Amino acid sequence: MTLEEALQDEVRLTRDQNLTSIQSYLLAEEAKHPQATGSFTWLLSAISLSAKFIAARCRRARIEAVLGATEGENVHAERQQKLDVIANETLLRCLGSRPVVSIIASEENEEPLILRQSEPGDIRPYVVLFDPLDGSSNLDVCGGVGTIFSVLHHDRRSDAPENSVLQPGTHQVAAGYVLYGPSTVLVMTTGNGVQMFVLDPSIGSFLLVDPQVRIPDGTKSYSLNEAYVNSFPEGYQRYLEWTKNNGYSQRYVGTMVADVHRVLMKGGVFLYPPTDKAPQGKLRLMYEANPMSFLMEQAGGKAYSGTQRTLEIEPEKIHERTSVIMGSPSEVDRVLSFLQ
Ligand code: P6P
Repeated sequence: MTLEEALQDEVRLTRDQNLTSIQSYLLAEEAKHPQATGSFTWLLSAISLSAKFIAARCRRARIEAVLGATEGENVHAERQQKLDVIANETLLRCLGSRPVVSIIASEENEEPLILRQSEPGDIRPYVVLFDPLDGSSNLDVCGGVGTIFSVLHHDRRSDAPENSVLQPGTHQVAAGYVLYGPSTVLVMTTGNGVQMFVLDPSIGSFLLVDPQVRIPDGTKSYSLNEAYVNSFPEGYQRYLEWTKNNGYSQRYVGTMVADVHRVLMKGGVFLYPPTDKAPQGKLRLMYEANPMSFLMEQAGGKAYSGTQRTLEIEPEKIHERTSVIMGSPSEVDRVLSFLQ
């Protein structure tokens, strides 16, 4: 092949693969809704901006010596990693500057933040919940960490603004995560399937790599922390025993975003059952299980907390926990069959 032919191939390939940034994707989606005000697009672009900033800090963690725990603890009495605090501040600053967010609930803050009291005619339609740096304890070992977010409409009828946060997962209008790994991946849904973007650090832009992510089915793989097997409810123990005799593989990072992303890409099931230490399960309903469940269902998967569909759980507390079973539909059904 001559240089000329190779260049022609390059041009054709580029033309065939449209380069779509997350901003142009969001604007194109917004254009499909004439009544759209642009506030939703603005909100999601704030999350993408935060993700770029957090990704840059994670990439330089050891260099900037921001590793290591602070003296502080979060609401769950977990020692806060410095990057936890930086990620939380980043999201608060980016979202706080958008005149479309009324309330923010973060894993790192005991109470939700009421950004602005909505006055009559002063519409601030959205509530945003997030885990700013999920799995941050993996930072010290250069493991994958992530940000998880969930977006709800601000329910003005609620008696107190903070109760506007306590809506079931079926009310989410958007959800997603950012995985800070060898590359930085942003996966999101607005209820119209699941889209995946990868950050191109050379131009500082998230580029669309899959406009319609679908979870594979039939993968013989499960992901959970098997060290707690003796304290799992009996149905989970029988499922795990069954997998041992049916050719399954086990993968587990210990960061929900990394484990769920692998299941979304390869299929299988991610589990965090109830344990003696966490009888309700360890993962948080509002800003971990619900956004991930929304994504899973939009990608053709299933998501349950025990035998209940996660998205239908009526929340009572912002930081409440739940057990998690999510992944390929047939594998989730198989786990449920052992729990019946
Ligand atoms: P364990 C990280 O601390 C986290 O909240 C999730 O990201 C992860 O799935 C889970 O806890 C890991 O918990 O008990 O296996 O260390």
